[in-house]
Amino acid sequence: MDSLKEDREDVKLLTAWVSPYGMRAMIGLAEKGIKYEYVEQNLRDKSPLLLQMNPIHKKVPVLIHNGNPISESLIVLQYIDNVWNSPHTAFLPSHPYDRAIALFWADFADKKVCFPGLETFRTKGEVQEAAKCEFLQNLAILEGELKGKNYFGGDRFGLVDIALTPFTSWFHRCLERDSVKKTLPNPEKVLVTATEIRKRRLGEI
Ligand code: GS8
Repeated sequence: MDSLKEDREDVKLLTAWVSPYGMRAMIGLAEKGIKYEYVEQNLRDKSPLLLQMNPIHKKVPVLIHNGNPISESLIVLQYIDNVWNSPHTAFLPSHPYDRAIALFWADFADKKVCFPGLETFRTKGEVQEAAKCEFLQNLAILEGELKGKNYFGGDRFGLVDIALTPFTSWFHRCLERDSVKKTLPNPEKVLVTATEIRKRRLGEI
């Protein structure tokens, strides 16, 4: 019955191969073993489907589940965790306090590490230096939080790990996971595209 139910599920992911936010959703879907249609988006010429599905932010990723769009990668991950819920693959702890703490660190990782991390290649001069400083300081805070644990959630690969992994290449334990290996693109290919994005943002090309 369950597999029949799953066969009828219509799951699409609007993303762009280089988007670390999109990779979060892909890792989440891979962790749950969900089959989905990957729909690559050109962020320089946004599709009517993307604009219709995410009219507020107009960004990827957008998960479309049976026609219903969900955007913002951390919300997408929580949605995936709630819909394809199983105690063996839970991204968040079940205890409300532990859950709140995990959400706190996922939010910290998102706003205080991933965002300034991306800002370091989008900007230059003083703004870039400030972003770099913030990124490194907050990475040290996260490192302290990881102290002696396999993953942020202890022994379980969870929301905070998924939120961070696409942005980093030094969480080797995470990189060993199939869901991550299958998802993360070749770093050299990312570098070429990231350099092009930086030049475009800075008006150099
Ligand atoms: C960020 C998504 C995002 O920035 C999330 O999903 O967590 N808070 C959101 N997506 C980028 C691609 S990755 O750099 C995007 O879609 N950019 C298009 C644009 O800014 O126009």
